[in-house]
This record gives sequence, structure tokens and C-alpha cells, in this order.
Amino acid sequence: MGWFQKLSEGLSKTRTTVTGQLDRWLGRTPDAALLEDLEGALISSDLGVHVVQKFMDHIKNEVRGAEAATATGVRNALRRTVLDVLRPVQGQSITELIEKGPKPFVILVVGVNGVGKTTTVAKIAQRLVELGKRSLLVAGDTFRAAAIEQLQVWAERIGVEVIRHRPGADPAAVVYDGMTAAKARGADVLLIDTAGRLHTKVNLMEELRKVKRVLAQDGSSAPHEVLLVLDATVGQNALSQARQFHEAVGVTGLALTKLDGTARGGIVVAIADALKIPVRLIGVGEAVEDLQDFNAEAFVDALF
Ligand SMILES: Nc1nc2c(ncn2[C@@H]2O[C@H](COP(=O)(O)OP(=O)(O)OP(=O)(O)O)[C@@H](O)[C@H]2O)c(=O)[nH]1
Ligand SMILES: [Mg+2]
Repeated sequence: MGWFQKLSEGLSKTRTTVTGQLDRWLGRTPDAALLEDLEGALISSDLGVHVVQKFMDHIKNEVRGAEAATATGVRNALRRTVLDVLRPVQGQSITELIEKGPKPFVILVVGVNGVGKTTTVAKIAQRLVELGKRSLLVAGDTFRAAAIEQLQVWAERIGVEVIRHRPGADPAAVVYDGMTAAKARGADVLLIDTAGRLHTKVNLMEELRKVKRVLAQDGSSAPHEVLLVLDATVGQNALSQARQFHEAVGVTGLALTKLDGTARGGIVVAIADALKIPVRLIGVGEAVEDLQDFNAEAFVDALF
């Protein structure tokens, strides 16, 4: 199955909910009940109250002119509203950033447990190999022994090196060694995996801040990207994760994973609207080619 097809299938629940409402508009004069049902469907799709409200206000004005009240007219208006929110967060791709950025380009990958941080690190590294870039991985998740092994297995498969310490070591220390090694070996990119942490745990967020400080030592501009990985199946909770990670460590890019399966793709729109952080990557599966650059038009096409 192609990448777009996987995305499209992942978003099918959202799409069906919304288009199901729009189909009821066919051949009918829109009344308050139809408008209310559409609003409910949009809210349940996690687009965010603000975006939905903006759209509903717009539609209520247009509905007075009969033409806009067709299902097609309403769908097009919805596409335009969502595209207006998503276009500004389609920033530079991760590879563009690396091309233009300093060397080594340092990417710190963060997020809560199980969202796909380690596989995202591996998938980016694989891409860099294909582009002829030298990357070095850092096993910054020293919390779980299995996490270091997991990264090592990926690295061997891809053919890149991992800087690792023993389980239980200070993540800031392994990150420091990673930075030193990247400079010494002339690596193009340093990719740092970190332990999953609850955004609500103050001490764990402080640990991340320490990692950031270590990277910035000696006047270095690193990290050049703080990539927050979010699992798109969790809905609104992804927005509060984004807010708190952003507050703690200053997120510069997002990767949204698991947009296959039972994704709640509307959350991408809500996060874009609330935080305006560039969406770099979206993932629709476990394979390397399942992680692709975010494209606002393609996303809206899949969503509606
Ligand atoms: N379906 C699907 N699965 C994914 C995607 N991205 C990652 N996964 C899977 O999600 C699971 C967790 O991925 P990891 O990369 O280990 O997640 P993590 O954030 O490093 O997890 P912790 O280190 O435990 O915090 C793995 O089974 C991945 O294969 C995706 O886009 N779609
Ligand atoms: Mg991991």
C-alpha cells in the first residue's frame, strides 16, 4: 500500500464522520439542526474548538447565499479553512534544515512513552544514509536497558554508529560524549534518542533541560532541532503534551506518528492552530518509508 493510501485509510474515520454530515446537506436547505450536527462532527474530529468556530461563523454567513450551502460548497470551505491553518506549519523539511544548518546538525528527539521516538530516530538516520550524510546516534534513553539495545539493532541494520553508556547512566553524560564524538569524527548529523517521559513529571522535564544545557556548552548553538514526537491516536492529549514539552524545552518541530490505524488526524490541525510549531514529519507505519515530510495539501486531501 502506498504512503498516501495508508494516510488516507488512517484518516478514514474522521473523513466518514464529516462527509456523512455533509451528505445530508444534499438537496436540502440548510437549517439550524444541520449546522449543529456538522459542528458536532467537526468537534468530535479533534480539529479544535477555535478552528471549528471560525469555520462555522464563515459557513453561517455564506449559507445565506444558496450556492455555498451545497455539500460541495461546504466541503470546499472546510478544506480552505483547514488549509489556512496547516500551510503556515509546513516549514522546511528536516533534510532542508540539515542542508542549511551547521555541522554537526544536532537533533534532540523527545516525547512521552511509546510514541515512536526511537523508530523516528532510526528512520531519519536511514534517510540520511541514502542522502550520503554521515550520522551518529546517541542512546540517550539510559532508563531502559532494552532501549539501548533497540537503538543498537536499528543502527546495525542501517550501518551507523551509536554512542552508548550503560543502563542507568546520566543521559546528559552520554549526550556530552555523543557531541564530542560527532565533532571529532566530522559527522554531519547527531541524532539523540531520549527516554519517554510524562510531560507532567517535573523532574523528568528538568532532566531534558539539563541535556539541552550540555549541548549548548562551549557556546555551541545545539540543539538545532528539538523534535517532539506525538502519537496521533491519542487525540486531545497530544495537544497538552505539545504545550508542556514546548514550555519546558522549546520544541522547534513536530513528528506525528501512527496516522495509520485509528488515527485522529484532526489533532494535527488543533496543534497547528494553537502552537504554530512546524510539522516536519508524519508517520503512517513502522517501516522506514512510512515516515514522510509533512505536506499540508496532501494532508487535507486525505482528511476530507
Ligand atoms: N502503526 C504505527 N506504528 C508506529 C509508528 N511509529 C512507530 N510505531 C510503533 O510504535 C511502537 C513504539 O515505537 P518506539 O520507537 O519504540 O517508541 P518510543 O517513543 O521510542 O518508546 P519509548 O522509548 O518506550 O518511550 C513500535 O512498535 C513502533 O514500531 C507509526 O507511524 N505507525
Ligand atoms: Mg524509545
